[in-house]
Amino acid sequence: MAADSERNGTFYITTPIYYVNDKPHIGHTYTTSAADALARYHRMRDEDVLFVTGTDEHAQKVVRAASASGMEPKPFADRVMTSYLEAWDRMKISYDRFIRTSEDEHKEVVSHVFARLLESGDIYKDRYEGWYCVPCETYFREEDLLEGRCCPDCSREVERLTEEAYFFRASAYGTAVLRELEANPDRIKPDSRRNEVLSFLRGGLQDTCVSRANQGWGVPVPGDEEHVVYVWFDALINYLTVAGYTVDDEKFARVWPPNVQLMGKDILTRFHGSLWLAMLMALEIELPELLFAHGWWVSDEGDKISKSRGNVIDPWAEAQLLVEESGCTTDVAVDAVRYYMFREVTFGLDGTFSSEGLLSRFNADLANDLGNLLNRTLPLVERFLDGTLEQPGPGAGELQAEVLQAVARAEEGYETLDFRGMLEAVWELLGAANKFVDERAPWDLHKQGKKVELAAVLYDVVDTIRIAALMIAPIMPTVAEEIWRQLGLEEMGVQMSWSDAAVGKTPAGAEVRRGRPIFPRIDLDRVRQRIASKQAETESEKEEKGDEMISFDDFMKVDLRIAKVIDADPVEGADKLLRLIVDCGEEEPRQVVAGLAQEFSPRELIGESVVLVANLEPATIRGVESQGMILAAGDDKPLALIVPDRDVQPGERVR
Ligand code: ME8
Repeated sequence: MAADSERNGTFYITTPIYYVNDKPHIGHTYTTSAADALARYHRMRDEDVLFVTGTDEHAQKVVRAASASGMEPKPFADRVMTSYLEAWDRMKISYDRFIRTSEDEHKEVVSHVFARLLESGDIYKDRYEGWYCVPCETYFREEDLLEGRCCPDCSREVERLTEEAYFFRASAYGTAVLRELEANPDRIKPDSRRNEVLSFLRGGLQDTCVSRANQGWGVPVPGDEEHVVYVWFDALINYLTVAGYTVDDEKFARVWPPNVQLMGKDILTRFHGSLWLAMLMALEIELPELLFAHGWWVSDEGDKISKSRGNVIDPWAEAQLLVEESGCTTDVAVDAVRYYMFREVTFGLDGTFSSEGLLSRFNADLANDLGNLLNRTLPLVERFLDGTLEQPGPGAGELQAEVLQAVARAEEGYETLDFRGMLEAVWELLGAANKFVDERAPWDLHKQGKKVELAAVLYDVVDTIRIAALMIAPIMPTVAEEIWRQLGLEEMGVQMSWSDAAVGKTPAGAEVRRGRPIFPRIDLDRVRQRIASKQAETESEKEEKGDEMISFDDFMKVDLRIAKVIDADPVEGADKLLRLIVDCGEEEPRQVVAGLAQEFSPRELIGESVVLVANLEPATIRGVESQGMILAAGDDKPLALIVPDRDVQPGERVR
């Protein structure tokens, strides 16, 4: 990225726009918080920033998710989209624009782009022939089908279909994109991801089908209402819409190209690193300055964390846990989750999220290193300087070398998206400041009556805390503000500006005001003990129950319900398991994992009414969450399903 002295116009940052079939989780939060930190950093440098995120609403899976909830796609998208707005509000995401692909403004730009490429011949109509799975609405290559020409996703039989569709001539741009990327090694980061894109492009780009049959959801192909624009083609254009493409030339000139486009590694190679760049070349538009693909948050078993795998981590629940265990405020807890995500793992690599890791870092880095420095320094200023900082006399600036180094490293960290390196630099500075207090022992200087030296030492420490607060503000905005308040800077109206990240800029006269500790320590031993005793309790309850007879009341505790199977597919890597989606009369269908795969095909089960244990504790089986259990007869293997002998509504109680 160019240094800001060379930058003209707006600093434009994007995240992917997220599908609205799913609620936000840690993965979405990760990308969006990174973009947020960058936006805040550039605003602190007094740059004009456009930070955009939003929702991708025209996928067929949105239509399916909507119909499973008994809703039309638009109201369904409205509902899920609100959950993104709420999540971003709680996570303090300071986006400048939230785009929805269902907005008219965007749909017009999509139509415009499509029409223009049709006119230039870069989009053409052709016949498409392939193996099509009707329920999945997807074409598959012959070599990817399961035995008996079955769909690799749902195991149902596929059909040979021929239809008319529109194709984007990506093949004409593959070489040009490749050359462009070879000539600009910094356009895609990290390097390992860039290499993947290069080798994909070296294999040659194929023309891509960019339309689907119109089923009433999506942007119609201009002049041909029987087709809608393919969801990825539609979604990528959002980056142009928000920059004012074709509607506001002045804005477009100021904003384009994006300075940073962030995304997970899953959508770099096939989409952003190839299709997107080829589209821009076909439109003769400048390519983005940087595409940065970060790694995945994975579960302990190494699976990507996502809803379909049932191993979702909810950042909000993690923040609540911190509030419960430490007593910190919710805003501080959110900052701590953001800190953990960027300190724990180098941005670009995969990482494992663990609640215990979060609690430990809260204690070690936040309560001990940062909190402690603040909590020991402010009382000294109160006691020895009457709570007010003086203009430092000779001898101040002793931490200058450490500060200079930390600020340079932090700046480099933000410029290269090395958030972890940036935080490490700040924490080394905090370590140096803590050591400085120990060594210069202000309490001894006070005893010895060395007033000038004492004032200089305390000034240096407060000044260093101020600089650390500035550097962490983009990641932990509330914490930085709280430090600002405690140092008396808020009261003086001092703005947080990156140009003040230098020694000696704490104004004389700042009146410190100690508050409640920002990071109350967590008793980790107590937390561990509680977890262990909970586990032991469950074990002993199980043992006690043993072979006992159960009472009628106990039996009535089991909530058995009629459920209708809406969908079924195999669980990846488990030959006995099926993932069933069942309607049991509730607002939303449930997902249940059942060991039925060897006796029943998914097809046989769809439409069947079964008996569900509805109040069984949810469990994750092979990475898939199971919300209940289906009853079947058979000791070792299910020989027969237990089904009602006449029509019964889903949700009816069984007793
Ligand atoms: O792909 N770890 O939307 P999406 C880290 N609509 N990041 C993760 C993650 C994980 N386990 N899981 C998801 C789409 N992400 C398209 C994008 S853009 C024109 C269209 C993040 O809802 C990561 O940024 O599936 C990933 O790229 C994005 O969520 C995918 O979100």
